[in-house]
Amino acid sequence: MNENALILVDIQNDFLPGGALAVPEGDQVIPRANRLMDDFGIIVATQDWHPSDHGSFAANHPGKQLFEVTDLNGLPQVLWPTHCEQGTSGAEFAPGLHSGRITKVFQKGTDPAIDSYSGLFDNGHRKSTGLGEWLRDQGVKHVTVCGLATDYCVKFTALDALAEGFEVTLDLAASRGVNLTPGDVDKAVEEMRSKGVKIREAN
Ligand code: VGL
Ligand code: ZN
Repeated sequence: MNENALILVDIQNDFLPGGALAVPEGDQVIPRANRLMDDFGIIVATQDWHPSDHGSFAANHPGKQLFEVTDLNGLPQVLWPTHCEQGTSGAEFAPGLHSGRITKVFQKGTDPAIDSYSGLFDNGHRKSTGLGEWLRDQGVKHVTVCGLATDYCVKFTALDALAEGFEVTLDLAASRGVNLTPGDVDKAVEEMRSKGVKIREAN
């Protein structure tokens, strides 16, 4: 049983409809995520947790446009609306999520100089969040990944987990994406599939 873990990616208020960086239908992952929790003894959640001066916020780059891609200390960076600021209600887990059942939370995106889409590493793979090591210490071999957003944090979490040697399943019914460019979610799913992530289709 403990060879399997569930990773809930960024199911936070700011990514729900009405939030600062709303993911279309983001709220629809909640009932499915709650049901998935019944199947796992280890439930990990990632939490996007930015300081107000974070380099991924368009507001911290005067003269630049929202959703423009810029360079942030040598890495390409989409400039997002201000979201998931540490300690704000937008950064809290969705109220409908059964967050009392989460075994451990890993926060990411805390360094203003670099973003962290993956729950395991920052975007430059410079620092680990400890998530991969922690799972390995628990004896976990297989992870099921779901949450928000399929084309950003879910994708990079799944791919990093795969690269760290875990078997990875993406649960599509419990995931939704941003689709900044139409087709982004489909492309992300295909990329994950081609690299070895098992895709559990919506059912
Ligand atoms: C996310 C953009 C910026 C995500 C987080 O959770 O997918 N996307 N920060
Ligand atoms: Zn973020």
